[in-house]
Amino acid sequence: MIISPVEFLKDELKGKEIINKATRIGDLKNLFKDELQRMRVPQHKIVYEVQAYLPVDEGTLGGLFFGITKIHSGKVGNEYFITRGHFHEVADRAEYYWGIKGQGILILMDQSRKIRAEIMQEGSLHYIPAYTAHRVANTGIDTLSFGACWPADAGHNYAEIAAHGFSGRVVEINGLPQLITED
Ligand code: M6P
Ligand code: ZN
Repeated sequence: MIISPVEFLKDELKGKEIINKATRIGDLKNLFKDELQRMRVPQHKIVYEVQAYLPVDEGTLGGLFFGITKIHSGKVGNEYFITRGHFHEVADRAEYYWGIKGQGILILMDQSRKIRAEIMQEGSLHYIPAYTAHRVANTGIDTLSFGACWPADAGHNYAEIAAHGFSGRVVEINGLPQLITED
């Protein structure tokens, strides 16, 4: 008998090994520009959900992980819902993202804090180079779904972003998404 341990159906992973994680407004202290507005949003509100397939142990050299992230539509003040964003702990590890559904912007920041952004939508493919922090904003009125594939030994360095943030943010101005950079 041929057994497929995991099914990947449009923007859903199915299988008993799939890990599910929801990140709520209450988990994202100091992530948005307007912390007061974040505190006014119901804290249990889900900002994004990740399904991950981790077929090898974290840290396995040569292994690959696979994930689907769904960012709900919403804003904190005028800033669109975003993922936490991270550099890799093993900083020279790259990653692929691809758009599945919805509309968004991938924010990329190199180690000198230089920002660039790519439009994310159904069919868009994004190579995230080594030494580059990555965060996604949902700029649409529907849920944004995207896929990800990254090395099993990459890890997540959230500390750098917690300390210094991104030097660019995606906000709504006159009804349209705009990338605002610090410098
Ligand atoms: C993608 C991958 C994961 C990441 C997730 C959410 O699925 O990059 O490694 O955990 O997005 O992003 P973050 O960890 O920045 O919240
Ligand atoms: Zn990553």
